[in-house]
Amino acid sequence: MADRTLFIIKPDAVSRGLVGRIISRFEERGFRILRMRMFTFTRDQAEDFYGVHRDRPFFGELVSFITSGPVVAAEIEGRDAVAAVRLMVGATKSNEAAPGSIRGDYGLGLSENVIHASDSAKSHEHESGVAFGRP
Ligand code: 3AN
Repeated sequence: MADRTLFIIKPDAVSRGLVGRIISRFEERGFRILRMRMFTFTRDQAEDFYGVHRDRPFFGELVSFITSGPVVAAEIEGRDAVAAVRLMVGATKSNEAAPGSIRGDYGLGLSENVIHASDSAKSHEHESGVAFGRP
């Protein structure tokens, strides 16, 4: 089924000049870019974006990392988008991510894991609202 998801190219990947390469992977895989935006998260936006992790011990680290520089958010459409994009992204910990996955090929650490992708239709809706603004 064609559906939509959102990914965020994180500050580590933007500063390393990986934006074009990462976007190309999704285009080559047949996903269509619906909208895209480069911006820097404010602390409030980051806390809202990562709201489900509010009680986790790494929440502070997560928020300070994602606000540390510009990110690129993209909403894309294609077959089984949520699941297929999570597979392309790879495991959370870069050192455990399979070669061939984005984190497996480019990830340097746990915070510095290059990219975020929505894990459900519900998080896609919430995260797009934060990244692109709610109508
Ligand atoms: P994923 O991004 O693979 O869905 P989540 O949703 O479990 O992973 O975690 C969100 C983000 O929080 C991860 N991308 C990672 O950057 C960060 N993170 C997860 N676990 C830890 C941890 N133990 N310490 C620091 N940061 C973490």
